Amino acid sequence: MASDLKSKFLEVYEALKSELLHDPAFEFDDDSRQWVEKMLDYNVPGGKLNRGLSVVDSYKLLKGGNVTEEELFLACALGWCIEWFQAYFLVLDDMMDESHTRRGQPCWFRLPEVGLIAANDAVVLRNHIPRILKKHFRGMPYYVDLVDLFNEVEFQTASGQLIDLITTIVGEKDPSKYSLSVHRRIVQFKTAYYSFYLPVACALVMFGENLDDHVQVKEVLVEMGNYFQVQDDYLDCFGAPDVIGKIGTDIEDFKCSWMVVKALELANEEQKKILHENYGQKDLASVAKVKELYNTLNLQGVFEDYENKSYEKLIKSIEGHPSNAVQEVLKSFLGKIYKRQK
Ligand code: DMA
Ligand code: MG
Ligand code: MG
Ligand code: MG
Repeated sequence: MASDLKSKFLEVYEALKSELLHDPAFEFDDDSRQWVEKMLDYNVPGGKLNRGLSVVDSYKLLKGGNVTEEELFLACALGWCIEWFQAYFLVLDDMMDESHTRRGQPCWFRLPEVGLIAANDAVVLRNHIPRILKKHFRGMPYYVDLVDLFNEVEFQTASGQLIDLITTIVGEKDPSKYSLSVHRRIVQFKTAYYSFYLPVACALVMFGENLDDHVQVKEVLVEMGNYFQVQDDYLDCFGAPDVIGKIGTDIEDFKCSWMVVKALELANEEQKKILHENYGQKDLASVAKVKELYNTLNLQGVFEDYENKSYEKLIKSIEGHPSNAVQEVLKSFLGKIYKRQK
């Protein structure tokens, strides 16, 4: 059943791609069409598709069965809009984070023939979203809410990326400026809104709900997003690159990662000095020293403990929700990421 849904979802990708490659607003020639097709295939469908599939899952749970073929197509199309959104942000994120790999292949901008053209490709990816929405949702009473939702979440995500990037350069290169509250603010904006709130919000809007009535749902999803990014920060350091499909760069990039925040909380003066001297240095030896310190401080154990506690807390808040369908939506999403290895 789950793989059925995934193959349906991938079919919709092909349909949307084909529409975009024959968009009458642009006179494609063979070269530009081939470029866009390759760029889409390289950057859009190769991830876990959790965000996109969650729109479809959530919509089905809200409806409680009886989803028509048309509704299924529309829910998939909305799911793909989120995957496009994510591709847009990841192409740029990898350039700014100076990453090397993503989803088990070189980052798009690392391809010799791509380079800085990737910046314009990101703009193209972003512009595909309103084109998909216009083609398939223009006649819907909730069209304007959808467009507004994507705009709002894009602003939040870009703002989160902004603070993620500037905290690394503002002031001295001193990791002790990092704290859990700085981390939380970055993560809420750069990750939680688009990865967790947006998929469920899309399903709610399509189901005819007013998002103003779902503040509690948003709070739980933002909390889930926080947990998800802590996992991402942990995996950046301790994940297996061949499983997560990317090589971590947070230590080199001097990021306000959950790992460094926890290390600072637990370190003695001597250990803080090690962090001070090695965090944010590009050479392998410095990175190794930071990782060694993380091991000494047993951050793997600290993370496991955090993971268990977060899960329990999330389940509790979910079970406090009055609607069973909404509880199912939230639990299903949480189930997809709990103890993930990638
Ligand atoms: C990514 O944060 C956030 C967005 C909006 C793409 P990150 O740089 O930690 O992500 P990744 O580890 O996937 O590069
Ligand atoms: Mg990154
Ligand atoms: Mg980043
Ligand atoms: Mg990361």
